[in-house]
Amino acid sequence: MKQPQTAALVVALVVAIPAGVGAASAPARSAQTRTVRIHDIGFHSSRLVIQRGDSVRWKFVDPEVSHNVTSRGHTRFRSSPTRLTGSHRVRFTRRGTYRYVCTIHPNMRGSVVVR
Ligand SMILES: [Cu+2]
Repeated sequence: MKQPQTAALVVALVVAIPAGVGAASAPARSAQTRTVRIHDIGFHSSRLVIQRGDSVRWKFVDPEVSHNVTSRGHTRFRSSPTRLTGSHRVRFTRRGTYRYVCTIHPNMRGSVVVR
């Protein structure tokens, strides 16, 4: 008589636990890639807020004007060369505020906040 009861309890737990966990935690979120367009001698948008594991892709689409993405400040990421076309992609794995500039146009500034 004892064994069937134990088996029923095990079955009940196996069924109940996944449902409970799913309800209590946030839904799974897959990593995203956000795009910053470089044109009109600016970064658009100049401030991004992303989650750890996400990537940022800077697209160089300013006709006839070359730019770069150069990391500045305490928290650094891989900078890009100066270029006219193409893109530069960086995956951010650590929290922090990452500031960057275009060294050719010092008024071109941006930041990526990783939460
Ligand atoms: Cu520039």
